[in-house]
Amino acid sequence: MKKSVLITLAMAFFVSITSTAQSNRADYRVVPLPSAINGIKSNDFKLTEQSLVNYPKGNRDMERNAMMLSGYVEEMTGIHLSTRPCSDTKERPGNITLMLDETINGDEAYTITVTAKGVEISGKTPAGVFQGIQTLRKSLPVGITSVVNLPAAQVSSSPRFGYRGMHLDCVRHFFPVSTVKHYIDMMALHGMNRLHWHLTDDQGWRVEIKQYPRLTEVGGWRKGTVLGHNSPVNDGIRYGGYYTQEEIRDIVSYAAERYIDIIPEIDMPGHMLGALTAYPELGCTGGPYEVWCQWGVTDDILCVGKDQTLQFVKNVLDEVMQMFPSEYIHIGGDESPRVRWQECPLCQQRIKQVGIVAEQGKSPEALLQGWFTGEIQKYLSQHGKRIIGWDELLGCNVSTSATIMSWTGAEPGAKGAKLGHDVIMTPNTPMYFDHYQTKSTWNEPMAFGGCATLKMVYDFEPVAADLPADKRHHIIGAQANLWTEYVTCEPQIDYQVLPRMAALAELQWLQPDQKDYNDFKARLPRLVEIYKLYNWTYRAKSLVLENEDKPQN
Ligand code: TNX
Repeated sequence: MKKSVLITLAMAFFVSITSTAQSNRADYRVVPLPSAINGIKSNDFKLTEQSLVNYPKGNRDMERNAMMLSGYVEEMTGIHLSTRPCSDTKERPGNITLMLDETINGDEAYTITVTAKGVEISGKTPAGVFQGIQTLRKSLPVGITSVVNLPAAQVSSSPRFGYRGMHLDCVRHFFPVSTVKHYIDMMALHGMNRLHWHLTDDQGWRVEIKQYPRLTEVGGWRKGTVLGHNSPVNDGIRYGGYYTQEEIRDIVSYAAERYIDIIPEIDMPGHMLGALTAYPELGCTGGPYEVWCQWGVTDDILCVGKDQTLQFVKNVLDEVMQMFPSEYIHIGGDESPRVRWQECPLCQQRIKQVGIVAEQGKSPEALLQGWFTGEIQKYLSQHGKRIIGWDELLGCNVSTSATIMSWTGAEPGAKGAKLGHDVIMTPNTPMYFDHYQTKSTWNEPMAFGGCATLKMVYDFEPVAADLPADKRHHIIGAQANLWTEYVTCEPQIDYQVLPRMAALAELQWLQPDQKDYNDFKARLPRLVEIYKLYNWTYRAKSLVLENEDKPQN
């Protein structure tokens, strides 16, 4: 009896010293896992309130990086670090130094060198340094308030893909500026660099366009929202909202400070009921139209037989380009039924006028969508912009300078790459984060349908095995999409994306042979400590349950 009490006490003591010994030590095995972590013969670096964050004097981006790092360290550990501009890159004992290093290969690559003397975070660009900062931040233990020991090591990484995206639909449900910024914060933590922002659709127009005020005054509001899963039954409560240009600029610069480009999506010629309700003359029938109170695909799309429609789109894009410096503009192109065009004399006239002849498997109306997309593409390219469109565009003979988003599956992506298009892989299974995270859905918040477990996301390989070697570079990245038909508020956004975003981050950063699901699962709880620190909602069951892709009782 006495002996067992002693053993218990000894064990308790052992657990307490090992846990304190571990808990003030940084661990570089974060998510996404850096590609190399090599120990250096040296004592630990001791991070204390006395440590400064140095940055190259006069470099505004690096100054902001230094302030961000200081803010993160304080949030993680309570340790406050001052920042200091330096006019040379001499080693400064006791400090963290942010540096630019031309010899580093890759714009977003970074190296973190830790010795007893200090910490250096270097990148070829400030964006690379920022990625190093994220890794250092995630390696810190949460909740330490005095000293953190950083083991001596060289940690470096370079992302596998240049395009590492997340998408957010702010139409089906509208989210405040603070929520969009929060989404950007989550992306930064996970090392992502592109936010695809879905701003217009049948259920609302959410971006202020000064030349067309009715887009938001009328097109931004619907009379009700579907009750339960999709049906014509709605709650009868007026719903809507939009972002002013000032708010958009604020969000764009918030993202840019975190090295995230925002790619706006103005979906055309389908998913346009918001605009058609405001300006019915842009449709084939002339309306009247109503901002949709249900989900799905409507036959009412833009009439491209009218010159006025093309002018409208160009005018809208003029303002969009002024708000979004991104090189890409997403022009949608998905789910555009062409039944109205078949009946519309103006669209039929356009088909003749531009000399469209049907091809095998491609109707004149499909090629009319290709012509329309080409006109918009030409216009945008005159302004130095490139287009992204959904994979339906592959059926419309669009030019290979259009980047394709493969969503109906992975096959269109491979097909697009073979044709010479750049491709972003976002196949609905498993890259649709509006889908359930388990097959056992009875105890889950309502979601769109489908199933994408954490493991399915982790295991997704964007580059098809049989894609020829000379086409593989066309797969420029991967993205997950959050459509919000059933996502109504910020905690629900978080629940849908966390922790699946962590699995996505790892496949965006790591080479396939570096991926290891069990190892990822072992590293995940430390990332989740950070979610908890910020009070982010996440699906805790994904951390403990396995085989959720198998139906359960
Ligand atoms: C398909 S993805 C859509 C969206 C829906 C989504 C729901 C795409 C190009 N179109 O309009 O919101 O499915 O998962």
